[in-house]
Order: sequence, then C-alpha cells, then structure tokens
Amino acid sequence: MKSNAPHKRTATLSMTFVTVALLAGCSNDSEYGRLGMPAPATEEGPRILSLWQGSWLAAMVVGVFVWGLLIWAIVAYRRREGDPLPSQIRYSVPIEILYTVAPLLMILVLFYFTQRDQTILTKISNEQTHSVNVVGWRWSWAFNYEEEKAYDVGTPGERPTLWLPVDEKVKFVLTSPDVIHSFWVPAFLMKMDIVPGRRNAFEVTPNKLGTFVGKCAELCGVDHSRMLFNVKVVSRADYDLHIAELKAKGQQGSLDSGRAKVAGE
Ligand SMILES: [Cu+2]
Repeated sequence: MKSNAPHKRTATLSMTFVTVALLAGCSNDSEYGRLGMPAPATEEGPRILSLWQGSWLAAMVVGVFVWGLLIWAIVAYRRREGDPLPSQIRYSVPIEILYTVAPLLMILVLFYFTQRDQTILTKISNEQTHSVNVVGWRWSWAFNYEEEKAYDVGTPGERPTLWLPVDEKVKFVLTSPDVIHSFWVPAFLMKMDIVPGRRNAFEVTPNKLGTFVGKCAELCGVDHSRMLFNVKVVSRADYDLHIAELKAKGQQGSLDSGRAKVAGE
C-alpha cells in the first residue's frame, strides 16, 4: 500500500501538467491562433511561424517514433514467468554509431532552417521609411520617433503606446541605460535583447491594423512584470496626426536614456 503513493503522486502531477498544457492551447485571446501560436501581424511573421511549426512538427514525429519504440520494447520484451536472465550486452558499435549520427542529423536540419531564416530576419536593409529608438529601462519604455523628432514615454501608471504606420517598414534601434531588457511584441513574432552600451536593431513591416500588446521578455528586476506597452498600427494619416499631437504636447526631440528614466518616474 505504502509503496504505491509515489506512483500516484507522479500520475497526479502528469495529469496536472497535461491539463495545463491543453488549457494553455485554448486561449481566447484573438492575437493567438491555433494551439497558442500568435497570428502574425507583420510581413516577416509567417516565416517565423512556419519555422516554429516545422520545428514542432519535426519534434512530434521524432517523439511519436521514440515513444512507439519504447512501448513496443516494453510490451514485446517484458519479462515472463520462468524467463532466464537475458544476455548482457556492452559496447554495441552499431548502436553507438546510431546514437551519435541520428541526433547530429536532427541538429543539422534544425540548424540549417534556423540559420537560413535568422539571416533573412535580422538583416538590416536600411530601406525603411522610418526608425524608432526604443529605450527600455527599469521599468518602462520610451519611444523616440527619429525622423519626426518626437517622443512618447507614457505617463506614470499608464502604459506607453508605440504608434506605427501600417505597411511601412520600420527599423527599431534598441538602447538601455541600465540592465538588459528585451523588446517583444508577440504579434510581430520578433524579439530582441536590449543591451546597455549596444545598439541592437531589427526591421519589421507591420501589415495589420490594430492594437497589440508588448512586453519586456528579459527578467530585469523586481518590477519586470510592469514593463508592458501597447502597439497601435494605424494608417499613415492617423500616424501623422498622432505625431502632431505629441509635438503639440511639447514632446519634441528625443529622450535619451537618462531623461527617459526621469520622465517615467
Ligand atoms: Cu525589462
């Protein structure tokens, strides 16, 4: 009776895990498509989505094959009444070769597709019509619209909002005055670390109108979870209007790291 308890606990834990995994896939959030995958809101998004789906599919195929072999071995070679001890094998060269070659092949396939897509996605074409300097600091964001010479930093207690014109390629230049943060808009399927002393950059072309959520994706301290922002993808006319409003409010020029910190506190 007593020896059963750990098995029961393991079974309960597995059930809980499976339930949580299934529920996570049933999110009602409209930004998320099937099985919790975000619906891409950029021109570049589908490439990342198919890389992601391909990797999951490959993992699933390998998983089903391995589980199948496991179950077959357990059932077909289970110990029966009166069975003698099977012959004990050590150092099987064919099996050692299989253990080395099969994972190597899998890694090479994943590496090839990841490298191919990463090269395309992180390329800076500099053909973009505008660029935004994103300043992430403990614990909020400033958005400097570089060509327009206007900035937005939100107000204390209110999420800052990044405005972008639809169908226009934007270059994000990421800077931080303090620690490492990570600029992440799930609907863009793109995320990049913001490293103090460096100017990381990437480009995307938002192609869906709407409001999306963004967040810091690098644990950066006690109020990391407060580092939320909104992204509004609007028409060029609405965008120009918004920039004019920012300027009318006196939010001209740009906030450097130090001033962003003061303005946000
Ligand atoms: Cu952060």
